[in-house]
Amino acid sequence: MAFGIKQLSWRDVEIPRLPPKPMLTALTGGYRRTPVMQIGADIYCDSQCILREVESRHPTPTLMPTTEAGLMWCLSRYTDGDLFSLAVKIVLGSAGDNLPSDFAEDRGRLYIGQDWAAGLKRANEQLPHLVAQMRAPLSWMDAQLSDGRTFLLGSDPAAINAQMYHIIWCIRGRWTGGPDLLSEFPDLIRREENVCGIVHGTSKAMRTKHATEQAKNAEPVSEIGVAPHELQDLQIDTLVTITPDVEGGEQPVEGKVRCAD
Ligand SMILES: N[C@@H](CCC(=O)N[C@@H](CS)C(=O)NCC(=O)O)C(=O)O
Repeated sequence: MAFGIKQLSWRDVEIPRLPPKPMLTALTGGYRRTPVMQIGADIYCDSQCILREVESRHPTPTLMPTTEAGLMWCLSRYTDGDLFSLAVKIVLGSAGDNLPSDFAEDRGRLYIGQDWAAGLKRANEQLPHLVAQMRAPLSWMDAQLSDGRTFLLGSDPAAINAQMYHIIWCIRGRWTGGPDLLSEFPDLIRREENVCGIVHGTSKAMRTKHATEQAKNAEPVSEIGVAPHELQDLQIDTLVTITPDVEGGEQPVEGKVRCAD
């Protein structure tokens, strides 16, 4: 969606639905989640990181068209964090025993934690409560849109539309109760249609091998350095492992520090 806002052309590479994803992790150093953006030998993991880079390389039209960019970055921690987890719990919880067992184990461990089987069962039992928690933010967005604006922040399609839209896409398309819940919010549906109209820029499929070759044949261009406020005494080339800030049983990424800010 961010590529669409900026009318970019890009390539898409298919990755396996379940690990192992050896061709992907060869590029990321271990990170297995989606999305990942590659530009030559620079690999950007996590949507916020990707959005920041896309905005910096292609500043117009901006993803942050109002003066509240700082607040919007704060808000997207919620949409990518608690709100996304809630959507995942509704989708996985409502599926009950219908999920393929390998998928349930993988995503259960990733999103619910060590005790994922009990967690999925609990999500199934607590579905009415989870849905009530989703209804609230949907109603707030609906109210914000009730003055007829095209997008959440006005007439320009800011990043927050994409960051909210992926939740709505998931609720509508991956949970049988989704369309019913969303039908309570006419202005939200109107905005959903406007967001869908942005499409995704121009994308063309690319073979996995080709992506790896591109990385091998390029030099990273990202910044090098360690910020003065860095508290762990990291230096350029220090050997480190890093891991997402949620306990999802993921393989840590191993490597040398290039930039820490
Ligand atoms: N905070 C990350 C979350 C990424 C995430 O959890 N992505 C999901 C797909 S929507 C995922 O990777 N699921 C497991 C997988 O695809 O292997 C982001 O915003 O990029």
